[in-house]
Amino acid sequence: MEQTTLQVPGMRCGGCANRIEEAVKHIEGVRRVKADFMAHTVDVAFDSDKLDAAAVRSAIENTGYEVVA
Ligand SMILES: [Cu+2]
Repeated sequence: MEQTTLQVPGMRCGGCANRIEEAVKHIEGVRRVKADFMAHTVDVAFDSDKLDAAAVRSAIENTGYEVVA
């Protein structure tokens, strides 16, 4: 299992955080996702043999939020 923390500065409220969590948690291979809109971070734990951090990143970007790191 691999863990990554992505910076998503566009999150402004709990609704933003929920939207991102919903988008990420349904990806096959994702074990856990926690979005914190105050810290502007998204912590994701996933099976590295099923997907990589780039796939998580593009799922977030597809919801309309920019991922800066
Ligand atoms: Cu919001």
